[in-house]
Amino acid sequence: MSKIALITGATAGIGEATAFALAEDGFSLIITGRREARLLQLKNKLEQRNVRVLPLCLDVRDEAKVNHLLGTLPEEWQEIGILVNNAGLAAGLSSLQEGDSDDWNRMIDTNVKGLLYVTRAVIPGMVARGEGQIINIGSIAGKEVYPNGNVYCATKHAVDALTKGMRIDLLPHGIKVTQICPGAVETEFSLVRFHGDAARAEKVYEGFENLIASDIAECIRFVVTRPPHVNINDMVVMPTAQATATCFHKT
Ligand code: NDP
Ligand code: 8X3
Repeated sequence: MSKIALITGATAGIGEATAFALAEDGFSLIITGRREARLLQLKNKLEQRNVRVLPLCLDVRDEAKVNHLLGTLPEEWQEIGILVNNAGLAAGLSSLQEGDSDDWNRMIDTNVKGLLYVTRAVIPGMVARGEGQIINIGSIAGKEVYPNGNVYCATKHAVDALTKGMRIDLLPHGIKVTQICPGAVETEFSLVRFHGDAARAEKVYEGFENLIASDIAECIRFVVTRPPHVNINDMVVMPTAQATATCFHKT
């Protein structure tokens, strides 16, 4: 399979850690995200590890830009073998009756529509070559619903359903489709969810040992290094101290 991997949301957290993990295995990396300065910093760090890097400043919600940038890739970057659909966020943690429709739109537009736009732009090339692998970052929130998680949980349930749908549609074309569903990973996730309230974000990870981004990146690395006849359909990866979305053993 082509050793070009496209990672959405590589400027922080799980996506950034995935870029470093795949660099270890010699992948050429298309890294994307909205924060250009961070993309360029990451490009420099990755290039020190002797891998080729193409940074694309991209908001996955912008369908026209997704199609333009991914439709006009330099020739040597066109054969994308691995797509990691990681860009995503939670915005807010409120009951539905108190919810903010701006937050809902950001989550639905990013986690569901953005994932679809990028996937739709990448898979025709995979289909034409008869190979490829898509890894969707779902969540424990796509397996369960928890209080005040309503719309975020709905978007991750949508990722769960889309993963299954992709696997069926792409079956005749030899394309692998995997979902990885983490529990609590300390990244910028909670800072974004709580609209920049760092004190509230830190509290989420108090009293237990959370996952870190590289724990999930190593799972992605495992998934993409299986032999051609092996596909990992779904992985739910939790901290040892977390049993369900809401059940933690805190000390
Ligand atoms: P971070 O906030 O640390 O990273 C999110 C990444 O997504 C950033 O690189 C951000 O880049 C990018 N992103 C967000 N919105 C957009 C957009 N509109 N267009 C392009 N890129 C975007 O969070 P995580 O690393 O934790 O999250 C990664 C994925 O993992 C998400 O899908 C999240 O739902 C999922 N997840 C996280 C868990 C956790 O506990 N942390 C648990 C389960 C799942 P930029 O801002 O530069 O655009
Ligand atoms: C992130 C994990 O439990 O906050 O998807 O939804 S959770």
